Amino acid sequence: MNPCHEYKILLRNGQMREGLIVQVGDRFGDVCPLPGFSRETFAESAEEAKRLLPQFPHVKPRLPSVQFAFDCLRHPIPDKMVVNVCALNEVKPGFSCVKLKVGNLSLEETVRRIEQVPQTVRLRLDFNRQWPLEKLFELTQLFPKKRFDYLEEPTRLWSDLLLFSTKTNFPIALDESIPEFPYDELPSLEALVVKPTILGGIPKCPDGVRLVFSSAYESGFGILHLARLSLEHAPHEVHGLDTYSQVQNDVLKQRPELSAGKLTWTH
Ligand code: OSB
Ligand code: MG
Repeated sequence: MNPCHEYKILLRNGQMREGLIVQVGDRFGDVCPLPGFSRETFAESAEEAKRLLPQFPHVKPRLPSVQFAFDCLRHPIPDKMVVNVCALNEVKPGFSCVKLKVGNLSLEETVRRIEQVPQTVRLRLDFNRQWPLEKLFELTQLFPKKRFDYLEEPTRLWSDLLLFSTKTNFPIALDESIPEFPYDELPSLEALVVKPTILGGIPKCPDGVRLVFSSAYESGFGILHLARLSLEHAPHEVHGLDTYSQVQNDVLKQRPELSAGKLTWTH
């Protein structure tokens, strides 16, 4: 009998996050679709995971969050890991990179936040497809493109994205558009920001395009597997795993440490 265990964890912003830990022997997976980003609900994922777990490994789940968790069951968590991590929304001591979520911000507020970041810290902006093209052009006229690692999901429409890329040549990263857009046709595509929890797997990354793993408020088990994947696929990259610093009461007794720009795990 393969056990599983439902959990609720509290995030620092007061939100609750629910998930299901699946276990086979000493292997673990984290089933935790993210409301608003995943196409399936937690109830659907939990149902599929519980139904298929007894037949593991001879099963292929349909839902992405269950595919990710079951894939994790095929891999042990390494005993030692050190992964470079990008800070989320605030400059943190020892972090060389920060990602600002600017989707809901005005142009003025965005400029103010960018200017608050020391020049020695690399910058990633995530627009979550919320900005109109004109506002983007205005922003990019105010800064040299070298200031940014990349601009993530700047616009909603493929036609706008193509125009913006062609006209400005600013480095662009895609996240939620990965399943929808022919991203290898984007002239200034710099990175794919990949959330295996939401996609269910890892998309094909064109040559020369950076592969950045990104978390989605998983429990410690999910985060450790994302750290494992980060080191397997892009060991020198700076990955977006800082959602873990929002997790207050993790399911892991011994937590990985997230400080000074690194996620560190020693079992
Ligand atoms: O849009 O990238 C996003 C977390 C949950 C849901 C969506 C997103 C995120 C993150 C994770 O930004 C942190 C990161 O990628 O650095
Ligand atoms: Mg994003």
